[in-house]
Amino acid sequence: MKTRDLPIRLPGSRPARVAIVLALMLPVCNAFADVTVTHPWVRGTVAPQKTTGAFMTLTSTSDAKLVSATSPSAKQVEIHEMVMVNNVMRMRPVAEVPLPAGKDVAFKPGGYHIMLMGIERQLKQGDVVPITLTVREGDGKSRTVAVQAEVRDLAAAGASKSMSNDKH
Ligand SMILES: [Cu+2]
Repeated sequence: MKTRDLPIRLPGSRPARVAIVLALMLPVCNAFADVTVTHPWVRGTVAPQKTTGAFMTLTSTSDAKLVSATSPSAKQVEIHEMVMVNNVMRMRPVAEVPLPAGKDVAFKPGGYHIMLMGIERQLKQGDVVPITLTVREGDGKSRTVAVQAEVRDLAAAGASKSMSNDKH
């Protein structure tokens, strides 16, 4: 997410300089998973509702895991998955979601989602909910990814029956 734009002054002739710069860049490229977040959105709420879901697609350039999320709009944020229990779709927290290199991992109604709990005010169409994702990379290092998720109305496309039955 960050661009590295540090001036590097190196001695030596031009070909040598290029070689050194390449040698410096390679390990850096491997070390940082660049996570792209596509179409982040949050389901709008009705006034008394304290929980809702956030949805998006995550794509990491190298193997990583989504391990947690936070938001100033919710007291507690969990990563959930949907599972069938006795023929009923239920959601449950998961500790992490694998983000295999180059694969689109969808957080969507009926699947993985980011659960926003303890919402203080109604979320209306057009509101923006900031969410900070924590991604753990293959080497164990963590980094955060800032997301601005737009609120979509409850009736908007993507609001599925399975999610509207959810109860916490
Ligand atoms: Cu949930």
